[in-house]
Amino acid sequence: MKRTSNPLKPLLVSQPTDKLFEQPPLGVDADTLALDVRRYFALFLGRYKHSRGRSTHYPYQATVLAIRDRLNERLNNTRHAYEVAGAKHAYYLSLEFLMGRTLNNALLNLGLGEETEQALRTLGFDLDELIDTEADAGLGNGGLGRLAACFLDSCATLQLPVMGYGIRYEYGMFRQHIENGQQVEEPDHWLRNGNPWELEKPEHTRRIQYYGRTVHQSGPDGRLRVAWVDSHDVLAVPYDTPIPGYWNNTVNVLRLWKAAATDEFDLDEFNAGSYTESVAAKNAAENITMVLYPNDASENGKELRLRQQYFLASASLQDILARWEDQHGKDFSRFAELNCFQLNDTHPSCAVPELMRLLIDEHDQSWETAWDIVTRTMAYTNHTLLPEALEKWSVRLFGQLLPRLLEIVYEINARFLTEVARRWPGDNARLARMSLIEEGPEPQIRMAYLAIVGSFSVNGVAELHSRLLQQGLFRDFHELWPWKFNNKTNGVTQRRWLASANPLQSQLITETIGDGWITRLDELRKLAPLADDPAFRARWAAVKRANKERLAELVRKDCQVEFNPDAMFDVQVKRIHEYKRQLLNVLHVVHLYIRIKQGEIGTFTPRCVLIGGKAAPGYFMAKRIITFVCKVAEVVNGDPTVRDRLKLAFLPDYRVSAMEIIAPGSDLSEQISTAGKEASGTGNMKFMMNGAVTIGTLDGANIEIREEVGDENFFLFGLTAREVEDARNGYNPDAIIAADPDLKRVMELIESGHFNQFQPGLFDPIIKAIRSPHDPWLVAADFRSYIDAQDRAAETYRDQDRWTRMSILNTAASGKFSTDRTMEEYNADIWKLPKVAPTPMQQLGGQVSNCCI
Ligand code: 26Q
Repeated sequence: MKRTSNPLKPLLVSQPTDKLFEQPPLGVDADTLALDVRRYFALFLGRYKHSRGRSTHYPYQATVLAIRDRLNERLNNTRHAYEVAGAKHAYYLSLEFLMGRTLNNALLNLGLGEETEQALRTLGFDLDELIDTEADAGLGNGGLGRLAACFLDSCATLQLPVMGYGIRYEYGMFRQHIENGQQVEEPDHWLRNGNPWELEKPEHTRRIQYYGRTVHQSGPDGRLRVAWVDSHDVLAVPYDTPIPGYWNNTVNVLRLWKAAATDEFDLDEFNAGSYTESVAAKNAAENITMVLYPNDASENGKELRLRQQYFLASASLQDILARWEDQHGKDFSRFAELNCFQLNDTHPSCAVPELMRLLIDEHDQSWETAWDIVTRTMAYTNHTLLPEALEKWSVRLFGQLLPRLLEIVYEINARFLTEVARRWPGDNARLARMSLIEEGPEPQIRMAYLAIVGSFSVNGVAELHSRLLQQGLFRDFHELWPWKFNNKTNGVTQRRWLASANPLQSQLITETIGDGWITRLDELRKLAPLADDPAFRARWAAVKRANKERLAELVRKDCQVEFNPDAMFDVQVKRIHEYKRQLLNVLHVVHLYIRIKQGEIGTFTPRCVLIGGKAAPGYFMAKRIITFVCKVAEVVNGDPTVRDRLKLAFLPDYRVSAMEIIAPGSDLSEQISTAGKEASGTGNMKFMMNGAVTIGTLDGANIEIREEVGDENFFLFGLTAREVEDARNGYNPDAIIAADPDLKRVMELIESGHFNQFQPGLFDPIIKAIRSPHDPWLVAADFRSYIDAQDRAAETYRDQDRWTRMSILNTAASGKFSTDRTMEEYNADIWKLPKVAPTPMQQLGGQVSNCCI
């Protein structure tokens, strides 16, 4: 296959001179911003007039372009500062970055909110309206993807040289509609109206190889050389999005790769005379970055997913190595000292063998040198405790798609097993357990083991999770290399999840304790004494009330259900999964419904229960649980005797921008997973920060949340992780149901068909799951304890003063759960990067280099 070199590259790498960058800093006052917005609107976008009532699309675009200029200006300065400092960099490799919307966040971090609002007002526009026209960048499934986005925000705020690398999916997380209680997926074409935040960088296009075969031959120096030939190549084209820090002039980069066909696709097929086949082949190449995979067990082992994973790993590593060569030539002796790769789960773990390949085959390094570099630069974060969720790839498929990588994986495994055998001579069972290859009729590569062997750091995402990894899933590896293992408890960025999502509460907090919390969340502690101040409580309660009205409006619009803000807002939003136990939540709703119908309402706390989340398209039970929520909601909301005492709504299309309204408007945060199953959870932290009280199990980060806030401000229930393991033997849900009158009547009502009058059998799979002695999620086992905790919450809520106190104390104790803290810990223990401040803008006068990012 012909190799045409990228014609743009030599031009652009050598061309720019400092002159191109010499310009005074852009103005940031309202008048200058207004002028720029007008110029973009009329000249760059070429629009003549905006007529009222028309879409806000072009005004939005013009505003973003004006802001983007300010970001890119700072981005160049930041890059320059990193280069001058010769700073070590970390690269966050992730198949997902769930960024949500960008405009409000960019304005907050640049400190240009008021100026922009004023500029737009002079032009006759409302900033909030423009903010709402932006589509969410939904390039992630849930927690893991949003965590990556929060990390980037914190790294820029801490002035850490960290770059994100990911995939620019044409279609993000599917959009969810509900039709007759059923989830219907619709493709999320988020780029339809363009993405003004990104800049394409075609000059940094990389070539990715697939298929073909390897040729082993000795080179002129007598060393064995391996060539990967006859491959089918695809191009990776980067798109950069600026990531601003908070009020510090630092702007980092998120680089997302898009697949494009090589010119050979046209030439080869065209010469063979098949035009249509050539177009089809081109299409297949470009399909690689077409769609984000939903986290769906039924999609496991799909070749396209492996292509995506290798695409990201190879393009990013080539990019980083090319930049290294530009700056340091062929000397890799300091590479490990100056670079670090953080693998967001095993999804990008092809990076381990790929970095070996690039160093050995493309950069002439020996196996030993390359392995030394890999094992000093790679770090792996695990995000799951479910053994069935650990990634595996069939050796056959892997070897076909990535023949050279499979050879390298085999060699890594052979050397690794030699080490194990030296440490535990004769322990063949251990060798089989630890091998990177799981033997069987269809041998599989265990990607987590590959990541552990190739990394110097392995971390879990909450204390319990990290401990369980060491004692369970990765026990053998912990025994071999205890020093690799560590914990990094997750966080969320308070800039998005408090400052931007909850302006009313933020304002009250800042008036009271100053605005230090925006970069030092621990300062929220200063709110704790105010929990005893009735005047402050009244203001806090008024803010919560206003936020509940905002949430009620969303529920009215999207669910056609009326939520009364006087009631307790009880919320569970997250992916739908059996281990997260949305079912337990619905059983409680049915229990309350029965109580109301039976007139057991001597004291009854009115409640509005909101459940939202997406089910993986191939996950039958998750979809049936959604239907169950919807059908119970229909009955409960439609029953005139229930009235305002109880409401249930399923919120369709749960996403980042919805959570920005949900968390501030919630009273009770449902974190009710089976203990030992939720690695951390991060929604729990967003709710806490916004003053919701948690009802939860001792799972994931709930444990640390309770530690921080105190058990009197947390509604705890359920079995512990250890008890869950023990309960498995002899588990008898039928007996539990028979012995608990409340659970018995709940099950009987469901089993009577009350919620599926015209669809007999609809909920049989749910009933069967709850009654199964093999129910891994132990729904029946935790029912009693859950209902009791809910009763305590209801009783507490009746004392509004007491509840508000708890709400304040939850916010006050949320300091630990900032990703600023999480990133400080990653940096102290794993990355060891310097903090580098860019030269202040006014002193710079355009002095930036022609560095070649
Ligand atoms: C794997 C193979 C093929 C296709 C998709 C996937 C896939 C995609 C996404 C597997 C897993 C995910 C996402 C996992 C995830 O979000 N995990 C959550 O990570 C959070 C951040 O650490 C934790 O807080 C949650 O506890 C954890 O469930």
